Amino acid sequence: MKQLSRLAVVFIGLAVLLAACNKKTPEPITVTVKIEGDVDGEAIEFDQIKYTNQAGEKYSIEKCVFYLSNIQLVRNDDSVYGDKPKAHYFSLRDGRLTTSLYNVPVGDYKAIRFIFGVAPELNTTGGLPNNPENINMAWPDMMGGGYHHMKLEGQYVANGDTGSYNTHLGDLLKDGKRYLIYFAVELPLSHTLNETTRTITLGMNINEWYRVPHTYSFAAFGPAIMNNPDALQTLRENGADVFYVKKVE
Ligand SMILES: [Cu+2]
Repeated sequence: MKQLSRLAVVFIGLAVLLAACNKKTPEPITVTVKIEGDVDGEAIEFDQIKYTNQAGEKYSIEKCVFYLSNIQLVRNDDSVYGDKPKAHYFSLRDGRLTTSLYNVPVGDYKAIRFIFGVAPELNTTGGLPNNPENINMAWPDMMGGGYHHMKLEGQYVANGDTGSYNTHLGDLLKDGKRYLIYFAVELPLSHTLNETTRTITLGMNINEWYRVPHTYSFAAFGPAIMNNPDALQTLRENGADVFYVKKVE
């Protein structure tokens, strides 16, 4: 009898152990980060002078290429998922709308963080892989080298005149002074990421580049702003609220 009950204890113990093993932590997932551009909620239609900025100038969008670096996900317990330093390339016109984050733990997340532009540790000439997309984003060596954070281009109409605008952002070296134009963004999430919910879509409202805290005028700053710290810093400050979380699915 005593022997039998001892056997029972062993069996129960084995069963508990097996159950515990079956409840193993889920495999990490690949999370997709997707960008959707808009102008105050309206989807971008390229080459149409149909948008109006805060300064009252009509404008079109012909190109929108940019980097987001060092994307991180913050869990509810404050632990942070992050890859090694990496600049993720996006081109809204050419359908380069997504990037992947690998080996993300399943769990509850409360924020997504990234650097808008090329992170400083990568932003030197040759700091990114030598492929055509990065080469096209090169920032002139005489202006500090490295890469553009963004090229946003189009036409505008102001006071009856038509012109081109080139919202080219980069870290500028001018007269021995370095102007850092990249900036950090953190956006709230309240989602469980798992095998079925793993695409984070960020909206990018182009009009936010041109308002709050500063009303930006294409006509006033002119078509060439890369060597103009005042224009670059104005856009940097306006950029804080360009991105928002659109959906997680
Ligand atoms: Cu440029």
